[in-house]
Amino acid sequence: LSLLSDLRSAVKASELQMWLQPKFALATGVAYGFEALVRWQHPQRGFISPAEFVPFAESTGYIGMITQWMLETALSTLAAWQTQYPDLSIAVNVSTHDLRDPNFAERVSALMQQYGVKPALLKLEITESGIMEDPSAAIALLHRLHDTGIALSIDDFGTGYSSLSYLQRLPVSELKIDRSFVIDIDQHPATQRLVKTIIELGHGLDLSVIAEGIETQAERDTLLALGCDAMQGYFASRPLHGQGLQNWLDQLD
Ligand code: G
Ligand code: G
Ligand code: NA
Ligand code: MN
Repeated sequence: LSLLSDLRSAVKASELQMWLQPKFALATGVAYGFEALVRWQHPQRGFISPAEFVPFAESTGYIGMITQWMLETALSTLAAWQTQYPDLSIAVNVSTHDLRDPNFAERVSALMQQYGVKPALLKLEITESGIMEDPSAAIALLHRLHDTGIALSIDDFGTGYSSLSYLQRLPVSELKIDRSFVIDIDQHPATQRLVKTIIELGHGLDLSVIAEGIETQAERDTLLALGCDAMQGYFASRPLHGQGLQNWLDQLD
């Protein structure tokens, strides 16, 4: 029983799903977009968490296929939203493996043209640790992606030891504060001081700063007071799919 061969056929068999978790402006509560999260509904094993299969897919290279499928699904969703929700963006996670693919930027650009989606509506989230594995290669790739008009975001910020000199050279527009800093932040003054510094660093680089994994009102209030721009997390909304997503979109208008 091999997870690998299962994963290979999962895309073809439509066992993957794209779930969308809304991102909200903190000050106004207005939702402006989503992060796309992959889910695998395995016919025998049931739901397999991405925490389980994403690292595995990454080490075997199969993540490239998943990224491709997520990009196509996100772009076809954005194309379908063009009339009713023309301003909502979708952010797709890019893996370290994708960063090493010499054709990645060209493939993304071709897909965008194929689906006729305004480039700024597609975002890519790249982890800080992924960038730091090969910073000069990542910087070159991020510039090629940025040139196509796609918005770029640094994910899991604060966990990946990026140097400030690299940070300044990355053509990104958003910095995502890792959830590890957000947990019970209202009860930890030292973490508040650290996160305030991260937010000021982000603003100093002209980046929008979003906190991920906000689960409580107290965490949300604290991050707003610290100057954070946006939030994502169970407090505001869990990831959505199918009818749940449609109901959520319906209450927008
Ligand atoms: O959705 P969940 O919290 O269970 O995701 C677990 C992990 O899998 C997280 O680290 C998340 O970033 C990662 N992940 C979820 N969807 C994707 C995806 O489409 N591509 C990649 N590369 N990682 C993903
Ligand atoms: O690695 P990445 O930052 O992409 O991980 C995002 C993951 O975090 C997703 O799998 C998502 O399901 C999960 N997530 C989103 N909001 C929350 C939250 O409020 N609490 C927790 N524990 N996980 C969350
Ligand atoms: Na992410
Ligand atoms: Mn993250």
